[in-house]
Amino acid sequence: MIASIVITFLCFCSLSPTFGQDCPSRQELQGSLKQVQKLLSAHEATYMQSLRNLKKKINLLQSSAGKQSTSATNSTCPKLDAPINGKKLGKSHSVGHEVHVLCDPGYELVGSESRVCQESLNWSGHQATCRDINECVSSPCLNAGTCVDEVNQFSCVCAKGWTGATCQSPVPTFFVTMTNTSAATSPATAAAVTLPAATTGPFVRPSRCSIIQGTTHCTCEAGYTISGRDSNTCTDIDECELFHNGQAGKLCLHSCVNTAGGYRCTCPVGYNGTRDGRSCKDIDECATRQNNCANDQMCINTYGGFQCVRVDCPKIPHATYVKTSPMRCERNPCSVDNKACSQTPNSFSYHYLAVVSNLSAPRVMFRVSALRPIGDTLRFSLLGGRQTRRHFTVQRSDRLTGQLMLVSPVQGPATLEADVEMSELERRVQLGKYITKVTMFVSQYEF
Ligand SMILES: [Ca+2]
Ligand SMILES: [Ca+2]
Repeated sequence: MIASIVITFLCFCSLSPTFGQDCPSRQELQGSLKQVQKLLSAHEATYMQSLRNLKKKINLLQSSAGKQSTSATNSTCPKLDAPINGKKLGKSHSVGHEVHVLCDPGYELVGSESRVCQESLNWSGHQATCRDINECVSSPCLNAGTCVDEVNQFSCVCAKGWTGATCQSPVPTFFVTMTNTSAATSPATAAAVTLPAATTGPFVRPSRCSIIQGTTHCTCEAGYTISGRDSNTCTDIDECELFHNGQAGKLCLHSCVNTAGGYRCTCPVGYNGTRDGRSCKDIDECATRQNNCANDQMCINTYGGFQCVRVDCPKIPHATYVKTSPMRCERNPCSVDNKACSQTPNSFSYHYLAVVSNLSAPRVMFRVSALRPIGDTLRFSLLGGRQTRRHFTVQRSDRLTGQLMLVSPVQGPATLEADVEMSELERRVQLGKYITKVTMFVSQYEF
């Protein structure tokens, strides 16, 4: 605005000489011009200053806009909340950062424990939740007790006659009633007293006594029985000894270990305890890969262990055999004039049985059958020596089937072998014979 005024003024004066005396003198004009110059410089300075300020402001605006666009590229994944009954570790939700989830005690994690914020702005893995662990899954309550799952623990509702945290102890039926002369003066009051115990320890505990109408009643914790001269102590009941030959059978299938206030059943090597706590169950080493059988061997699970077996075809004069399956060898064709060859068995089949010691007898152990008989007669017989005949016999069960029978119980550990021969005849002429080799692994224990 000021600049435009100055310019108008100058133009006007440049025309002034044509107006003669009305124009100001040269001196006046120079003074005015100087003043205008001063004014102009002052305004120029102000103008330049505002221009600089304006530039600064623009720069600031540009840099903040730049920052905003940078942070827009550095985006984050959606917010993740900590699971119920658990906590989340890691606060950053930016790309490349991880968060971890921890569940509170008594809860198990379902989903991904760690999740990474990916370039796609999605979290890796699956949403994590914390689920209450069911402590009853392992059936911890013994003797038909009912398990109640609680947070981080369980409780047992015991069947009648059993008590203890896991219903492991029979309810003590031992109690004592005696007359306490010192307390006889206040017949209507009842007071709980714990008489001093002579000795204490896990197997000996003080008894709990109440004085009711002058009579002292003492009781013990589950699994203990009153003892001591003054009924002041409770001694652990040796359930293993007490129930050794109980009416309901032995307390433990294998062996019993007495513990303070209870007992525990144990199993031999090769067996696991069962859910009811008193029985033992064979570990299947073949199914669980707990065996060391070589690649060319087969693993046979037995009671209390396992066996690695390898089927090798027999070496018999006049004939050669080839393996047609892992458990079967078949004779190579005989030349027409080789009679000795045609008399040898057509095939050998191998079978392995696992049984417990002292298995009751008689019982059928194995059946051999002809699928497509071509002759008019099938004959079954048992091969082998005295040892085999002591325990086995072969019977016909129908026209096409023979069966290997166990005739007397076998005390293990033992391995018995029995070969069953099936001959096929046509008008009393042998057409072929087939050998089934049965190997029986008898365990050491009767379970
Ligand atoms: Ca005990
Ligand atoms: Ca086994």
